[in-house]
Amino acid sequence: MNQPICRISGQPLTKVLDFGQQPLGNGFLPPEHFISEYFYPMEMGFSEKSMMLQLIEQPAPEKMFHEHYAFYSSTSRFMERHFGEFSHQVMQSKYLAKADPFVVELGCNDGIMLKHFAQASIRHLGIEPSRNVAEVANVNGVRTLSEFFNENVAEKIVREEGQADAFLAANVMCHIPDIQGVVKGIRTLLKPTGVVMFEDPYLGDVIEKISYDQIYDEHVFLFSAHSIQYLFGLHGMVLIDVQPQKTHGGSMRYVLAHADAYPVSDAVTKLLLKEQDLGLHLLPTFEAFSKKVEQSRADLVSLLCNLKSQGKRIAGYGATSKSTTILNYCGVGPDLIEYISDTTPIKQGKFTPGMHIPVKPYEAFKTNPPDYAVLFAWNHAEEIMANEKAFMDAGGKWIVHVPKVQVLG
Ligand code: DWN
Repeated sequence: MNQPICRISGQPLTKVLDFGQQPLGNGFLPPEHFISEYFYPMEMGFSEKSMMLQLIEQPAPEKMFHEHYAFYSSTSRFMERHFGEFSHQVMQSKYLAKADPFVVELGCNDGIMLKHFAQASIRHLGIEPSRNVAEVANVNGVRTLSEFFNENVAEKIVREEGQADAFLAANVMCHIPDIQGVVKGIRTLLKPTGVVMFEDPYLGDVIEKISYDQIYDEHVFLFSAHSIQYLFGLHGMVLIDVQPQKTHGGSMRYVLAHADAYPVSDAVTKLLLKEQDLGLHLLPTFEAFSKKVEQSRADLVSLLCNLKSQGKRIAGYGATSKSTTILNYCGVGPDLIEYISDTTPIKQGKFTPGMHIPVKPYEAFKTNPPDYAVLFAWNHAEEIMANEKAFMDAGGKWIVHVPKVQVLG
């Protein structure tokens, strides 16, 4: 195989993590599609030049994001509140022009964030390649284009609508292999005083919590302040602020602007120092992480097998994309996990990618609760635990793997 190359620096990538053959993270499927299911080698590489952890090979975007895309953002009340707060922070910031501000969001999904701008009558535009979720956004009153964003799309928007005050994205930028094209588009689209604000799962949290399930086909990159500063620096843009977020088990919101537009906050300097302490810019950190991931797999498999041998019933809670990595990497199938309950109608009645565990509606969990539930949606633990008091009161227990494999409740 040819030497893999870093998508950012063009330098050779060093392979640091290998999860074997994996299916699509959100590729929930009916039995008639098992025979033709798609798999690819899921390996991560690292470049000390760009400091970017990235998939060596990623499935084609059309395989992952299409009219049957199985994830809708508005499935959690916590996320609803989070995006309400994010949009109000932008609206109240110094970055929006007083007269006729224009806000663009990349990957606006079902409009969970932009609907707040629509309700405040702020000129906005969503760009969402998955047609089914883009349609939901339009129905929600969020003006949405179903396209993949790049420099050409940016030029078209500028011609037709002018430059933007704010370019937003949440859990999107880390999905885009041609991120250089996106950053070029952003530079074209933004006013000289405009800002980019985006958030994604944070590499520092993944390393500290051993949350390796943040790695799957859609997440081509796991960002740090170091890698974001390097990437945008290549295009004359500067990281001016960072704001840690609780979402998705630990995310970072990055704020960037054209060079010299705004001062750099102390938070950026502090985070860069913390990342150096953690070694997020160095190869040996990922070699050590790889060993911890292997240990986490051994611990989970042994716990599930022990419980099963005691005759316990085990189900999963939340058919997340993240669970696809865990199940396939650990080789856990329906012999260990009876079913996974999920509130998303498009996943229900299908089977999990690769390991083919049935996905059932939430009612299955409510009416026929297991002895143990693997909390695959661990990033929503607060909300779920608050809702599932009855399960715990009846003796039900949770299995989590983050920050270590353990039984709770
Ligand atoms: O980046 C991405 C993030 C934002 O969302 C995407 N690439 C895909 C997706 O990842 P995920 O599937 O790991 O996200 P979640 O938010 O952890 O998925 C939660 C799943 O759990 C959904 O399918 C809904 C379900 N759920 C449930 O059944 N009961 C969620 C909650 C809160 C619940 O109470």
